[in-house]
Amino acid sequence: MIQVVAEPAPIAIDLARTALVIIDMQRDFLEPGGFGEALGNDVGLLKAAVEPCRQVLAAARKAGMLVIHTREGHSPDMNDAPPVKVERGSPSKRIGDAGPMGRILIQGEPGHDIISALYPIAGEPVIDKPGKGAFYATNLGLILSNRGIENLLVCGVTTEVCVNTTVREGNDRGFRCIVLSDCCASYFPEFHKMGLAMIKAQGGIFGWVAGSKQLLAAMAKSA
Ligand code: C5J
Repeated sequence: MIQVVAEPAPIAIDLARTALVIIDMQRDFLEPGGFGEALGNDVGLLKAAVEPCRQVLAAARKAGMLVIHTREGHSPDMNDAPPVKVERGSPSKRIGDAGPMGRILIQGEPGHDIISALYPIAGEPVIDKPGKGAFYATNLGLILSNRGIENLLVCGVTTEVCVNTTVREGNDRGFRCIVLSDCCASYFPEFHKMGLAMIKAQGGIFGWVAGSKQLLAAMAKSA
């Protein structure tokens, strides 16, 4: 067991029953020319999460933890893309359109891939998800229950969209979700702040929030 300094309260977790879940650290969200930029966002704002995520990923691999990566996107025929998602708003490019990193948010295209700094290694499940939540229309729940996982350490982008949705889904399914604040980021700094505040409010209504340094210190102590 390790004891992590977190809000609203410290939390004890068994690393053998804990998975690191890295949400959607894809080129489409973090690099110019992808989905995030097509929606009018400054993708540079997400960079801050990369190095803390890399450090946590390295520590999780060293500790032999289950590491799961997710990618938001759709099959090339877009049968799994709800028309309301594709048609929404007035982005410069829509899901499925051709861009400098291939078709926007389409599986198999360069933009859909995970950024090189956090690239999955053999044995780490990669969950392709059509929605914002990582449990929706995926086998994430099955993988976690087959591995006896009780706790999720959650990183990724964006804090208020796919991270928040996944944490809410995970919380409802009985997982203790600990969101690593500096390992998440948003195109809207105020949404990042409020996204974390919502999780830890009311005694931790959806989960816990900790900094990566707090987690790494707790892991180092137990090593
Ligand atoms: C968004 C995500 N923001 N991964 N997706 O559309 O948060």
